[in-house]
Amino acid sequence: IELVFATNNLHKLEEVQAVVGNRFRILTLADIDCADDIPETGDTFQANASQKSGYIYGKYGYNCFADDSGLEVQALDNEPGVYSARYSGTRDMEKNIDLLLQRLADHTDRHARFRTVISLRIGEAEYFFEGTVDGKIGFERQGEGGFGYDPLFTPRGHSRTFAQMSGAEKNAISHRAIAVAKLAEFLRTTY
Ligand code: ITT
Repeated sequence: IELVFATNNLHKLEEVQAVVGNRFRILTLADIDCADDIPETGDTFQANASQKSGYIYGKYGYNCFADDSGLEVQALDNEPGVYSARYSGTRDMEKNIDLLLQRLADHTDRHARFRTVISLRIGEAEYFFEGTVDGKIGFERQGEGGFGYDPLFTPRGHSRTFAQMSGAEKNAISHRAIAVAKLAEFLRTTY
């Protein structure tokens, strides 16, 4: 089976491709000549994932999936959540990370969770797959790998941030890898 991955985030694409291997073929938005800024206006990961996959299915008719994801910080009432990509009002991750560190400055509770919801559309049917990983937010950036909030996030049971891990190490435990593994298993058993 061939699926369009409705994302403009090349880091997501790389991570998902590594998990999927040759289990199914991923087409990118570039492959289908889509340069649209896909709307994303929901207030849950599920609503946004559904909106993104629905946009591509509705406009092009391709079977596809979309990933909506973000960081939920316990002491901040699960902020930034669906606003993770634009927490500071811009997509500048330096600013987003600075704002998060600033808002957490007085908090000793550093618990957080990454969450991914994938929406899969095959014809008119839609399926959801979720992955989460618990961990803690550091007091400063550590590591150069990964993307987004990875330099701040140390998964539970580990002593290094996602940004200090190799892609393979992150992919063995990440929220996205968990959700994608469920998607791949669903495709394997259903199609
Ligand atoms: P698409 O909508 O085009 O897929 P996006 O980057 O806008 O790409 P989201 O709307 O799902 O994606 O926003 C997710 C944001 O949450 C992302 O920009 C990162 O800042 C953060 N994020 C998600 N997954 C992450 C991960 O594995 N590691 C670090 N940060 C992550």
